[in-house]
Amino acid sequence: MKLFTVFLLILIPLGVRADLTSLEKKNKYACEVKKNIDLNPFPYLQYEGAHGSFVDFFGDGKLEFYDNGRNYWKNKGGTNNVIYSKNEIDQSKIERVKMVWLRKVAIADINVDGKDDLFLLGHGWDKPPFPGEKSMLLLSHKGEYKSKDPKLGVGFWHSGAIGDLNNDGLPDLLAVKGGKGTNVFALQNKSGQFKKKSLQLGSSSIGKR
Ligand SMILES: [Ca+2]
Ligand SMILES: [Ca+2]
Repeated sequence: MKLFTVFLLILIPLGVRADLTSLEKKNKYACEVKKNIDLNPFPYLQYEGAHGSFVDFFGDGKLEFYDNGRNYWKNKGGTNNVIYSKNEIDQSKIERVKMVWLRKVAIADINVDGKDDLFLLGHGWDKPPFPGEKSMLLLSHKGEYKSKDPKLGVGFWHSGAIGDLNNDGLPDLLAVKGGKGTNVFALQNKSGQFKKKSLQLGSSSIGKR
């Protein structure tokens, strides 16, 4: 009896490990990509200050790494997409998007077609007069990726997120500036357009509380 119990205790953890969730599979794959020195983007991120993200372009279950806005202090008007891919993908099918300093890439299926989309948030030059830059979308479209301006305006965007804010099944956007200021959220309608609304969120660490 005791031997049987020990046998079960050994089997149960093995069974759990074999049944990975989708997120665990993605994380496992991301770790494999990271371990491949030729594809490891992190040393570049450390020195160049960009903020890319893993994304499954074209929905084949394999992750790529999207980056942009590299070497912002000398890239004169921005850089184009930089995509690290372990498997062969046709990068010519991904429209070029220029970013000066990308600060956040939020990933979700924004247009609800089963394939990852990208919400790119940046703030441009980090010196006076702090001109800011536009946030952009890269959306899956008939086997390609097309850029779209969600019309949130030019801002000193530091971060953001994607989520269904009004529970209508359509992902919405949140764009956040650094410090105290007016942030923006935008609700998506059925035709894929975004309606912008302003939102006060929190306060600066140097502001009055
Ligand atoms: Ca999509
Ligand atoms: Ca919604």
